[in-house]
Amino acid sequence: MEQFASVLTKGAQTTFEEQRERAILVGVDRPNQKWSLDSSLAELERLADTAGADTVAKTTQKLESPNPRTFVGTGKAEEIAQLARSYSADLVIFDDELTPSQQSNLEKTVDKSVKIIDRTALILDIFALHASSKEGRLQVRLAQNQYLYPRLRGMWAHLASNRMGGGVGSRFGEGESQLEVDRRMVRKRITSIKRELAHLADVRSLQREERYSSGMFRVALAGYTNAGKSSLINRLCDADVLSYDKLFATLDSTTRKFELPEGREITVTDTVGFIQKLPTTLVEAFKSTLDEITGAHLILHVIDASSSEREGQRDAVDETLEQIGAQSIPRIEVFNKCDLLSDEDISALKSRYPQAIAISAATGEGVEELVKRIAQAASAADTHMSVLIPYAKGALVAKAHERCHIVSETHEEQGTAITMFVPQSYVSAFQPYLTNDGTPQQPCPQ
Ligand SMILES: Nc1nc2c(ncn2[C@@H]2O[C@H](COP(=O)(O)OP(=O)(O)O)[C@@H](O)[C@H]2O)c(=O)[nH]1
Ligand SMILES: [Mg+2]
Repeated sequence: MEQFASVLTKGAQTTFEEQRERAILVGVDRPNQKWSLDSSLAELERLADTAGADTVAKTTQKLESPNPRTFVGTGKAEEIAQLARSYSADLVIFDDELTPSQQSNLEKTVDKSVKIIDRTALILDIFALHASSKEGRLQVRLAQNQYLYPRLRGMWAHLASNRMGGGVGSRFGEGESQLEVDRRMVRKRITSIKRELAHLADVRSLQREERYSSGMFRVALAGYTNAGKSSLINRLCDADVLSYDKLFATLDSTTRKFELPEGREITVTDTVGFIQKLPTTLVEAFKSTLDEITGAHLILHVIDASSSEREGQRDAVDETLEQIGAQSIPRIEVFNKCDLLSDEDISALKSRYPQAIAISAATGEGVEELVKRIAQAASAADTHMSVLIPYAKGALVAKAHERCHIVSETHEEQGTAITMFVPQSYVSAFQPYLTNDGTPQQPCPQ
């Protein structure tokens, strides 16, 4: 099993660095699609590029519904085979998920050297390239094997015809002998990966509980891939999370502490990005990572304001947040990359989304305002308390400084008088020292 993983990663990197493949993209224009075909294909091209393939041609077809045999019509399938020949393409990528039988029928149409993959396989491929932590790699392998399972028959054909020679879409076929690829094996593999993941999830949830028990306010960054989530956590927390102009550069969640101007500490978590037509197998596989979002007190939905697909990306994220059960968590919409917008665009944005906030993680513009909004949200659920803490209880004063928003503090004869906003989890700790109305009184006897 481990051997499989190392072959997989090594293979992926070698291919990525050594040779780029030639891809033909296929999109279908169906009624009531949320994204325009052009923009969906443009995104597919970026995905292909990230995986290591250059797009040499694109072809589209208008269809009421997909053809059950070949997804596109029979004539179109022939045309694709011809295109692949004339462009010497290595692979054909469909923008929608193909059923296992559509995939295998299409494979019969094109030359033997040409791979047929779909958007899901491409995304899985990129995840395989970018997964770095043990959990990340296991999550990807789980999703890959779940994807592979119903397609095994096709994979046998693949192996027999030596199609899976490497490169884009083949990372999870590599290093496998024909014998290994069988349903029972894959089922066993899925069970064992799930077991390993469950173990890691236990460890993770223990760590999370520890973090949660500190009572610190938790902020999660969520958003479309490439919106600038990692750049924002880097800007806020001096973190060094990998950020680059590729789709799904970061798969693992990262948590950092951040000190609000009032002195209290909160945590900020960067999470894996979303994409339209996100494979459900990935949402399932990345559940424990996505739990970072559902466990947050506040979600910052980071949106690339400069993208022509801004609205579509925003909706896709909203949908996924709903899908993972995060719809009721308070949310601030953060329009990022405003340095790329004109002043008119920014004012139009602000009047259209008055609750949202416009920032640039690159220049830092608007970040101060964002921090204020986070502080407001952190204080919103707090209790306003005035206490008098005896000098013998210095640790409690320290806690007030770390965890609460202090409004005033004076040193009296009997102790430290503090007026502050206290998070719910600390109210009981300060309760014994409560004074009536902010005027210092005798501390309550313990
Ligand atoms: N111009 C500009 N580029 C940005 C800004 N924030 C992020 N980027 C770029 O957008 C790309 C994706 O950023 P990243 O933080 O990796 O996005 P993530 O996928 O949401 O984590 C990178 O090339 C960043 O340099 C910004 O405020 N302005
Ligand atoms: Mg990132």
